[in-house]
Amino acid sequence: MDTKSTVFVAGHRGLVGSALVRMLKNKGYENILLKSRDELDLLDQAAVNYFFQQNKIDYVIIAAAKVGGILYNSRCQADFLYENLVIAATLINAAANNGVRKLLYLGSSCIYPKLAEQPLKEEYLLTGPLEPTNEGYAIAKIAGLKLCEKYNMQYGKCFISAMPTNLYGPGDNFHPENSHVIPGMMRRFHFATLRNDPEVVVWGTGSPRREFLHVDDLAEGLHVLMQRYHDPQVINIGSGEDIPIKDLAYLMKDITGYKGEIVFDTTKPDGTPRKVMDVSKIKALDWKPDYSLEEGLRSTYEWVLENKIFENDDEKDYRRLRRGEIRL
Ligand code: GFB
Repeated sequence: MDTKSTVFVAGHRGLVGSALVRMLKNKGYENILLKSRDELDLLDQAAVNYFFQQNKIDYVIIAAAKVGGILYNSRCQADFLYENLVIAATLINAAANNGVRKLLYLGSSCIYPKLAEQPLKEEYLLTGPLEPTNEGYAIAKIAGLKLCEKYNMQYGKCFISAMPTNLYGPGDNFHPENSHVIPGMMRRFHFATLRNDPEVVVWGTGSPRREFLHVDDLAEGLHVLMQRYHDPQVINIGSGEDIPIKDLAYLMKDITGYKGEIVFDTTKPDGTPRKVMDVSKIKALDWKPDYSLEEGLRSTYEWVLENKIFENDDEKDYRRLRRGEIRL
């Protein structure tokens, strides 16, 4: 892949997609193909095939997905399974039928068994039952990576699959209920500080451990994979270090300047106890993250404040803000 190549970034307005576009533009890529949800419905196979037939696309990065935190996933398992299955199937099939040279598919660390040995190695895939709170999403992601693998075997394609850990950073979804833990906590601590609340609620027991990666570090790693990785086996991408949610909460308290107490709402699900990944394969490709977790969180909170993300605290605007339809 070089700067003259035509690269289609599916899902360019999301957390990962927007980081990929920043990275590609910074590296001087001149033909980045982008389509918003309104311009191209990735659930419409005919529309996606027509789009690929009308555009000579050299490389595809699939950053499009229906994503969300533990509560959103557990409440909407059919939507997560259906939409992510169809997005993967339409894009991978259209890429295979229209001469795409290389495709990069994005899964998630939740594809691994709930109680697999830690750190998670790529070969642990499908060796045990999944975490129930996000089984729908995980099965869709496993189907997508397996579809890539089978196209490689049957048609000699170069469709690779990366499994990122929990991600965060600018452009994240800060919805109070549907978000992942870092944006959810950041929003909650931010408003608790503003209102001088006596306590702030953190979901679960605080004992699960999570690994986190800043999305700009992910984008650099994905570029390395596009340039140097051709193996059909999935490859993990993460920091390789995890922390208890409780420690994350105290870090967030420090970063937002909150002075009150932290309480844990054990009526909310903990999810999988741990899912730190073995990242030796991608480190062997001479990639490692730049941000420490504290640096990444501070940088993300600065972005939130500079862009007044919480000023317009109205749910409908979150979606429009993230899609770039409105600017604060
Ligand atoms: O990030 P999160 O929603 O998803 O939750 P998972 C991680 C942990 O943080 C859980 C706790 O133990 C939550 O109980 N937590 C504490 C919170 N406070 C909060 C909060 O305010 N919001 C949220 N969301 N959690 C996701 C999967 O699992 O991992 C996705 O559901 C995806 O499909 C993603 O795979 C990478 O890490 O548990």
